[in-house]
Amino acid sequence: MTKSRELQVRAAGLLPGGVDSPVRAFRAVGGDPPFVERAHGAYLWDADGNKYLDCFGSWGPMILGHAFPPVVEAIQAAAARGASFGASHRYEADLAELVTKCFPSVERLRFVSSGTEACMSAIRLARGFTGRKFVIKFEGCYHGHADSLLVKAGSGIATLGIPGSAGVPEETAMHTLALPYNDLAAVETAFDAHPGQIACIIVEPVVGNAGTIIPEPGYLAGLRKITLAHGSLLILDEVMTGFRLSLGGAQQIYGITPDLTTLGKIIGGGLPCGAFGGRADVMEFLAPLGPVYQAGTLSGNPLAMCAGIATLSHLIEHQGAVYTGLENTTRAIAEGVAGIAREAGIAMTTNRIGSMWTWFFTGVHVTDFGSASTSDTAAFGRFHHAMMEAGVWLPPSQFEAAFLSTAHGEREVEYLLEAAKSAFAQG
Ligand code: KE4
Repeated sequence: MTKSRELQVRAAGLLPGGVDSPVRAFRAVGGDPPFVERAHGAYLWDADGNKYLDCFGSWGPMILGHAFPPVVEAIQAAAARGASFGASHRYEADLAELVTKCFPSVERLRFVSSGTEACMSAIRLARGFTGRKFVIKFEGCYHGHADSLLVKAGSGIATLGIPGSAGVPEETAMHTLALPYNDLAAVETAFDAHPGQIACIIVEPVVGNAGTIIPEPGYLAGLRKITLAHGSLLILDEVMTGFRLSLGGAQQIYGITPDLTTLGKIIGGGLPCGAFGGRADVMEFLAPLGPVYQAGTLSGNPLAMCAGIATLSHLIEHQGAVYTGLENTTRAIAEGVAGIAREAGIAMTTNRIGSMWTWFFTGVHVTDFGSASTSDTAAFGRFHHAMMEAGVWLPPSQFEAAFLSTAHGEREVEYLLEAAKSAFAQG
């Protein structure tokens, strides 16, 4: 028995599925998940000493690679000053200033400890500000595990949402409308069916949680226009895309000004941190100024703030090299593997933007969850397993986005392409 397997058996006696988050259990791809011992740069090492090229980066946060020295030093220094105060300190405003520099639409923000908290809080705020109950989300988009967001589409386009998880009451789900992504007509229909009742739309401006799905031209602008016309708020969930696609996330690339933005992952440099922010008049509905309650013991935690400051400061200072490098390295990997698959006769569609991409094992152009669902998940599982054997750790699900870091360079590109050649050769 490998040390990872021993650790997994031990963990399974304490943690459901042996994990603290379901996707880590490798259920979507099969096999036993390695237990990570340490990570540095572009690599992970497991408990048996096996080395892996990391292509998921803790699901997005590790854009500068693991154990990036300035981030490590910032965390060490912060820890020596005390791990948590439960009181205000300078580092909250220091990080907030960097966030508002990157996201001009964010006039005020509040830190929380996860993307889930950011999205849950933003929706409560939108409901409190508008006095409306209904929320629109899109199939394939994930905004964390708050009850009102674990909802799937009802039978018809504008029908009420139904629970997407056990434990979510119908009464909660019914106020969330789950619509197809990249379909503006569906949004118009929903607003026609619920006039004056929709508080907000929350959307991943570039979807990562169905695999990577790119907005069709005009789609995001269409959502902005419709929400303005109906007095609803537009929430861009940039937990994954924020600081990833550009310093100002997807809203900078697509030129969209939302009412609220949610952030997470990169903002904390690998430590637990999320944030939500936007229009000052909306944010000032939050306690202690306004009637919408929201709180958190570890919100604005000094270690997370300092890790985020070190991360964003580096991204800002070196933005040219960072985002050009990420674009070039990711393009070489994404297109390189697509070419190898083509030569091997494997049906594959590659969706990529910047350093976020997905190889869908389907010949269909993927523009929404329905087309993503045509993917051969068994073929993806075989590919994932073969790549793990070759020392390349891809996200363990067809319906997830892969990410690179600034620590990935030409050597990593060559290594990954060689691994893919051997993986496809195995069939
Ligand atoms: P967290 O609560 O996991 O920090 O963030 C929730 C969230 C919100 N919005 C978007 C766009 C997200 O991608 C996420 C979390 N993403 C997943 C990966 N697809 C986290 C991985 C996991 O659940 O273990």
